Amino acid sequence: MKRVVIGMTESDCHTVSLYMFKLYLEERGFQVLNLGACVPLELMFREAVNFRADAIVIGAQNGHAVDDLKRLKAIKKGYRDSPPIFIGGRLAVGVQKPERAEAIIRGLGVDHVLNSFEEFLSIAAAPGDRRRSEMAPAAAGPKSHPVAPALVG
Ligand code: B12
Repeated sequence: MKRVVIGMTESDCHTVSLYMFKLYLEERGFQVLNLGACVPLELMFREAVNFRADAIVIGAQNGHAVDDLKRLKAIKKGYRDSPPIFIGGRLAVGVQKPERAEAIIRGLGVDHVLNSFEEFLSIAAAPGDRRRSEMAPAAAGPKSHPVAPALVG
């Protein structure tokens, strides 16, 4: 099964592209939990645990993703097996260079920067990617589960 949690960054109220992404994934057999607009990172991770998500996909439109993701690494550390974090949309505001924002965002702990919906499918289907349905908070103890070979089964 392919389970994905999606949500906009904490400051971002745009919802249309994310809803389109949800429909796109569902048509292709994914189970999607759409948390909608303005989602705090803590909530995104908590819901990913509850939903047993294989991936978290963050949407960005207002150009403030860099600010919104500043605490990502610290929050990720609190989970012993975070699923891969994806981001897509408009990462920077007008005059800023998107490539610069992309590099900063990777440095903040995002694993994949998406340029299209299709790109998510190609990464999700890659054999090297792991399914992480059993992500749990670090406090829960040592890893004890086997890891499936691919995100898309
Ligand atoms: C509708 C809209 C709004 C609505 C949103 C309503 C809603 N419920 O969603 C309202 C009026 C509320 C709004 C508010 C604001 N908006 Co507005 N908004 C738009 C608008 C017109 C359309 C966005 C949209 O939904 N497009 C439809 C989607 C499907 O198309 P798309 O954006 O091209 O997305 C494609 C790709 O980018 C990509 N993609 C996008 N997201 C994702 C996510 C993933 C995971 C992936 C894989 C791909 C992906 O795939 C999509 C499909 O091909 C755009 C301008 C425009 N014409 O695009 C501005 C725009 C996004 N808004 C903008 C801004 C600045 C704001 C405000 C800050 C304005 C203000 N000063 O208050 C606020 C945001 C406040 C906040 N807290 O976030 C700017 C962002 C600037 C930037 N990033 O450089 C834009 C680009 C307008 C502009 N040219 O200045 N907005």
